[in-house]
Amino acid sequence: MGKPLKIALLCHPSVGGSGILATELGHRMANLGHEVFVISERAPFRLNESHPNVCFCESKPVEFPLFSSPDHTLPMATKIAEVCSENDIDIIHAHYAIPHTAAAWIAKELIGPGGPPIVTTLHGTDIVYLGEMPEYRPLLQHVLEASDRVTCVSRNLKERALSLFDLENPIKVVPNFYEPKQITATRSNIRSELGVGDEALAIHASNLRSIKRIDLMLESFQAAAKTGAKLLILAGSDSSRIEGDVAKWNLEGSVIILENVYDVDNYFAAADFTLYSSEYESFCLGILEGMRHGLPSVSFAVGGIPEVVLDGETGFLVPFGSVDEMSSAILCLANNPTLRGNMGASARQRAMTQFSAQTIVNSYLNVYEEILSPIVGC
Ligand code: GMT
Repeated sequence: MGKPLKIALLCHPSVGGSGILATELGHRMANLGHEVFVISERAPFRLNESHPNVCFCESKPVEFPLFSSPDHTLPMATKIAEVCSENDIDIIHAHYAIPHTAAAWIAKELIGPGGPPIVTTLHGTDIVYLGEMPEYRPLLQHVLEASDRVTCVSRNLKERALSLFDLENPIKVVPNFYEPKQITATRSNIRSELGVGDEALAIHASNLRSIKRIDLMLESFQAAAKTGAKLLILAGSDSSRIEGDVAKWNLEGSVIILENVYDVDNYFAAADFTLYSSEYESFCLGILEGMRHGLPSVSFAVGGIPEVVLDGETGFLVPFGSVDEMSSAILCLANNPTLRGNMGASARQRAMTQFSAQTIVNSYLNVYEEILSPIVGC
């Protein structure tokens, strides 16, 4: 692409795959010389605000006595219009359709003719759950249709989008990518900080929403815990909702929970395999983070996970809800360091070849280019 672009990037700031991916994409675009204006209600937790090409633009939710809860969407629409007009933005890239694509669409109404095109990246629950809700469905249909391009993070999510909405324009699948940060602590230091010796250490990182089915994960982990294996859970900001299940399965001595960990790489590098038990994942960035660190995975074969994990090669996929099979797969990896090493090496290789930052960032640049340079003569 010729001239540097000015990109307005909209994302959720909280712990979650869509914000992580959007933030990393923003960093990569900024490294390539593009100017990235990140619009969110607070700085996304992994954002490098000191990058010279990154500008964080706060969109403050409004509290007003007549509103039963703060309004986030309309102030954001106003902020997007302001940022676009003041900075001559070339493209708006909305990650997670609700409320971002809706806010972008309102912003374009405010800007009037000549406003920048909108790229929407669907991340999963923005359509799989919110898209099923009558409160959002017609709006989503409208703003997705009004997007200049819609991308999805997996083929599975694309199929879900096409089954939920009537969209004229093609949807492009652009998978997620992950590149680890510099490791700043040794494996043995991290393990001793956690109170873990040579025993197998599984790792799970998520915001513990109910869709993650932590109940099934903990139930499945019981057998491995009896052999001494440990499970590290990197939770978002509140892990209290899983305390009951930890106690129910007598896992107090086997499960280590850390909240508000933003530099996850040291922990992935100190672990032995990843563990996910979600009932749906459009992709599962956490599994990819582990793969990039050479970790095999155990998970249910749901959503887009089978596009990320090769069953028996880079991890084990088991049918959703089968606690027995998940339990056996966990035991298999926990008790077999050689198998973990071999599968982990394949996982790392797959992460680096299929989900590299360079390939995926180029795919997004191609999307921008297709929209910004309409084919002459057609
Ligand atoms: O799953 C979460 O808890 C967060 C959520 C989000 O939107 O932030 O993650 C979704 O987007 C990620 C990045 O594309 C995907 O890797 C996750 O699989 C997806 N989560 C679901 O579909 C449940």
